[in-house]
Amino acid sequence: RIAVAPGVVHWPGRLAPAEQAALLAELRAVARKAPFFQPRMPKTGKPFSVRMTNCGPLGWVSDERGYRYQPLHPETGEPWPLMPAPLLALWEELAGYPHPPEACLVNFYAAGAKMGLHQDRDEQEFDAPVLSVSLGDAALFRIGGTERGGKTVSLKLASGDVLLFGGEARLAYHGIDRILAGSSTLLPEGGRINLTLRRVTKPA
Ligand code: MD3
Ligand code: FE
Repeated sequence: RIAVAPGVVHWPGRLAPAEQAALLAELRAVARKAPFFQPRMPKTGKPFSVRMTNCGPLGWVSDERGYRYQPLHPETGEPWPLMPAPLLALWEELAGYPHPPEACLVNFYAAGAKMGLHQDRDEQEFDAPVLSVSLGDAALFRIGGTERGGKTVSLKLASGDVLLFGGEARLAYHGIDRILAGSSTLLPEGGRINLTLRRVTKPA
């Protein structure tokens, strides 16, 4: 357990190889029911290089109309699949938040994909942390402060790593600079999967 910065905790290799494989099998089942879609930027419609799907009661989507959480897949119109039990257990163990997560955003990065620096502000509940799980090829992750243009630090995220962002880190700028292709054999097709578990609404 490494305290990276105020509010940021990193557990390198938190999931053993067998746990990573079991979680991957669950995610394959999620993606069969809720296929990966290509999100688009608000207004311009420019496609993201990352492909996404979700599980849990709510899912994050983005298109010309904006960023939002919704209960239905944007292309199939079906509810998102249930969140796999091992993810709920990981949240219970590590999040320190007394309510379950409502969304698990599943990001898939092929070799050249990246995600620019951004804040996660589409949730109503910022008192809950965001829990991230990395699978497959490693990535260079960058995190800064709550102001754009501040100092940033880089971290390599490898398969099985878990990160928690809470407190003052919850509104920090962050992004993925690049994928280290060929650094893991977990995904036969290569690339990286990142899961983010989130609370979206304020608990009643
Ligand atoms: C820090 N995902 O989905 S995970 C995202 O690897 C996102 O796919 C990246 O940024 C990925 O929004 C980074 C680590 C992460 C996730 C959410 C955060 C860091 C965060 C929210 C607040 C602060
Ligand atoms: Fe983010």
